Amino acid sequence: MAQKSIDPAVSAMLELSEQEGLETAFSRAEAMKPCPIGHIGQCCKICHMGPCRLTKPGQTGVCGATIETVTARNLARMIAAGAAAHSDHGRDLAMTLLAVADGEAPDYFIRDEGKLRSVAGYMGIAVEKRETLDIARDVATMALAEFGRQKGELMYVKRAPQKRQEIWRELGIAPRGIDREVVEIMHRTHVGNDQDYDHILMGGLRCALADGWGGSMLATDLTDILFGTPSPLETKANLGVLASDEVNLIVHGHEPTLSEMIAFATQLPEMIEYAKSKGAKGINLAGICCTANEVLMRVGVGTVGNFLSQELAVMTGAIELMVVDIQCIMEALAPLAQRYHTQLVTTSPKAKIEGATHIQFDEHRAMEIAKQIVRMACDNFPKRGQTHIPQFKSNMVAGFSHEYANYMLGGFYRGSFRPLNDAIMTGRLRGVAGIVGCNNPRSCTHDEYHDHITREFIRNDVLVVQTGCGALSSAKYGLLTPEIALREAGPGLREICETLGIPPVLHLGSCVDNTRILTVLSQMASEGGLGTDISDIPGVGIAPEWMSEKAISIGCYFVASGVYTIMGGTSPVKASPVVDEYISKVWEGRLGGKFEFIEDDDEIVARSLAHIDAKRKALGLPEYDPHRHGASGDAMMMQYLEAVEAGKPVSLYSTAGLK
Ligand code: BF8
Repeated sequence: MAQKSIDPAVSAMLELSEQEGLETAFSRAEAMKPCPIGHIGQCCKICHMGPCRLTKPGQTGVCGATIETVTARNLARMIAAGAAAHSDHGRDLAMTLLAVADGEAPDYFIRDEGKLRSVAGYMGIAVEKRETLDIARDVATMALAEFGRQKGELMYVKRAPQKRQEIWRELGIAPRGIDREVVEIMHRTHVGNDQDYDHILMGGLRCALADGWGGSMLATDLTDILFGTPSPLETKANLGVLASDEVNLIVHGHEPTLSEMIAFATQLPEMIEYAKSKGAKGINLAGICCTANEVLMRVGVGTVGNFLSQELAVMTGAIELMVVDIQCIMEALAPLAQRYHTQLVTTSPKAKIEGATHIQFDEHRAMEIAKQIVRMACDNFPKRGQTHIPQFKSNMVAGFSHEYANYMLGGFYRGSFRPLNDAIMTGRLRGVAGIVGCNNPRSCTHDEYHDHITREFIRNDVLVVQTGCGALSSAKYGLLTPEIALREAGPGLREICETLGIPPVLHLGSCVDNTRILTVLSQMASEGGLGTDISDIPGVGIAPEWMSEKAISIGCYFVASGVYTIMGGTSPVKASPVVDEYISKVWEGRLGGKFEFIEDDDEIVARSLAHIDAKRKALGLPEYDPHRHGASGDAMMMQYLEAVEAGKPVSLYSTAGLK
């Protein structure tokens, strides 16, 4: 069998699936090749005169639509779908915050009052001498108003560097209401409407900006207010986190509202006693995809893996219950779960799956529902049969919010990004990279691109920040640990990791938390020394194994924010060389950021480093020299590493164990 994953746990489960004749996304991808017409954007199916296949040079659709119009409309609709998904998630958090403020969601409370006050500040809401819940009500109400804003710009546009705001205004793409931008793209791409690829795609960027600087940024802020702003914590990743003698309950999807409540419920003595009454030693909660990231970042819940691990987790036979909410949940889970004792529970009014049990989540009765689900999982434990839990798991340090990065770099009273900018200016760091996004069984060996590109960057003194399934990939291979810096980071980056005690790859959260990267970049631009705009910073954004429409929306808001953004795999607009070149060259000329699809991972690395070096040169910074830095003493760190390798119980945060 050709290697399908670099993850030994995934490989073990794939072998088992073959032996047992079970399908997976891997086998389905192999059995069914992608439609060659749709794959590169040649198919137009927006009206019922079609679908039209524009496979010959100069061919148009029945309506006369050119390949430029068709590819542009297809891409714009992907942006709109991705923006809608992220933003609707953000809207639900605003609804929860409003319910909390109104006393209608008694199981939640404001966990981060400081963040509430900062967000109120962004929104121009008075905070002095006001009750927390009154401020929260105003914040939630203002947030909800952003979705339906008919006039003016989104409030968060002002969080971008001044120069970037002006670029958006000059180009007419400063986003208005979030819902309005999504609706307008659906309208523009209706048959017989907008038929100028440039105009369609600039509209697409405006919609993407409404996601990044609107719906997603609100989702991050409101989640931090309700559940706490992340700070570093240790946890574990991979299928080996499943317990052979405890009730295994998996949270999967994207929203934190129910999963956070389940995390609390599993800690309750009454629930643990209930699990014991069913013969289990306790309750083991773990996550998949971005719900995993939400509870991982804030409460240290372990993860069983990323997107392509969801079916394999069920195949271990060790999962009593998998509770899902929205997005990235494979329909294949329902028939698969029925072959095991696993109960699949859907909870969102927006996402039912035939064959799953539906327990509709209601934030007004959150703990009651969470307990019901935990009890169901416990009730299932006695039905467990034979299990196959691959014994692979890795340590990770996650929880690097933008706020923590400020504290980490500048201390409590002098929170600042100055040291980060200085490190880039001196060449200790060559630059920064965001490596984010999904898995895709069609684009490469599972996790291979995430892993290879990440390792190459840190070897080249590029600090990496990650979110989503990309971060979960790195977590599984030990890249989110401080000690990996000693083994694999370039000398300058290693010096920084030693000084701060951080991993060379920082986990920033779920996919909506890509907005933390926007905030970091904006602060770097305003800190001074690296130009005045995001597009001046020596950095890149990459989604090497993307598959979802959300990834396209994220990619486009990064481009519109000035970032060179590379997506792995085949370009979905490849059918039109004009459009393919337009999203790279024309967008770069206007926005400083370009959008490219590159199939080879080494080429992704090479083009990224060339871009970072070109940005350094444009800023007049010294040429990157890997030998200039890194002469600092490694003695204590090496001692720590040796102790870890010898299996001694030490912590990087406490030198006591080293004595
Ligand atoms: O939102 S990285 S597969 S889980 S879409 Fe989905 Fe992609 Fe994973 Fe999170 Ni993001």
